[in-house]
Amino acid sequence: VNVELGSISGHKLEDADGSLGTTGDQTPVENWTITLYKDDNHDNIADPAEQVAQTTTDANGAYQFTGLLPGDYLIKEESQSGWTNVSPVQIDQDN
Ligand SMILES: [Ca+2]
Ligand SMILES: [Ca+2]
Repeated sequence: VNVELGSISGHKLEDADGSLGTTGDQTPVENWTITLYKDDNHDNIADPAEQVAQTTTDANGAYQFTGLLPGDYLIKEESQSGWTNVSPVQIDQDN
């Protein structure tokens, strides 16, 4: 019996004016920590015990997690002082 392994990827961007309505002012952010959780108890909360991987964004702001079993995953970015989020810090993604 086999199961196909999946992947989750995305980009971390800085928005110059803090408004998502204007997208021409977004630039990649490098070296930002992104953490992947497998939400096994399906409560949409990234419980520490559910952490499965961690990475940092590359020069293009890109991150990718591979070799993932099917499941309900949460992707969470770290918070850094001096920055605030204008889109959710946590994304829910079925894989
Ligand atoms: Ca903008
Ligand atoms: Ca959970």
